[in-house]
Amino acid sequence: MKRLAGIFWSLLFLAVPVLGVATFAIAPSIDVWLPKDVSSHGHEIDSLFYFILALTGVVFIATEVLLFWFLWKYDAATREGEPATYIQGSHTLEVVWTIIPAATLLFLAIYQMNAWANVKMRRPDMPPTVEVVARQFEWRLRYPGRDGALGTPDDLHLVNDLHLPIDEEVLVQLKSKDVLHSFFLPNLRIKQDAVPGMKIPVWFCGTEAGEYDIVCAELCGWGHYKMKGRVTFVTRPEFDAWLERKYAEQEATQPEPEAAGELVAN
Ligand SMILES: [Cu+2]
Repeated sequence: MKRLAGIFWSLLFLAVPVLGVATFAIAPSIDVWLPKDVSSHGHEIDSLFYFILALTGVVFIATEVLLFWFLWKYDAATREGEPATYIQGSHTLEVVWTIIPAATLLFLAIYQMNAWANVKMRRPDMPPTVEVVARQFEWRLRYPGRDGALGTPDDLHLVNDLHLPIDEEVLVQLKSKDVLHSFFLPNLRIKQDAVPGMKIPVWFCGTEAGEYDIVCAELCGWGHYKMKGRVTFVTRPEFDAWLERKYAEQEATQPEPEAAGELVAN
């Protein structure tokens, strides 16, 4: 009876790695895996992700199997009367299991540098394509008007409906009007906090036409869940035509010039 309990507990612990690995194996086929990457830099992020997943996966499986094996082998029911071995600790072992993770982390820190620099440091030298202002609970967008300059009275103002050209580097100027938000484009492997009082550049290049999510990845208040926009990637001619249409729509409903000036000042 006691042996049965030992078997039960060890198998229960074995179920953890088995179910854990099965979950990962099934995930892609039931569409709860990484969303499709439609950016020029995303493969770098994804390969880092897979690399770290493989590394931690191997350690996870090894640890769990070892745990199972110890439960199984050292079950009290099968070792009646055997005295336990008293171990005082091993200095060598402690040094080894400190150095291995430290070296692994150091290696990862160096290995990921180029990917990080591409996404966060090598800012393209160009004027912003669009300004994105996060606020509770929407994404306010501002495109340069016909004059091509941001911050002038003819700027185009939109909400949640971001359009961008494909196969071109775009530069988003990210701001927040109230609290912390996070500009998250899962399909573009882009996630950047919007910080009140800061203008943060975000750049990327979409490679596939289509409509993708913009979500807020920072709990920003009661309406956080509905802070959802979409980014539509179209070809350059389609993008220009869309802008033209939006300019015309806005001009048709433009307020008096003084009022327009006030809007911009705000
Ligand atoms: Cu938010």
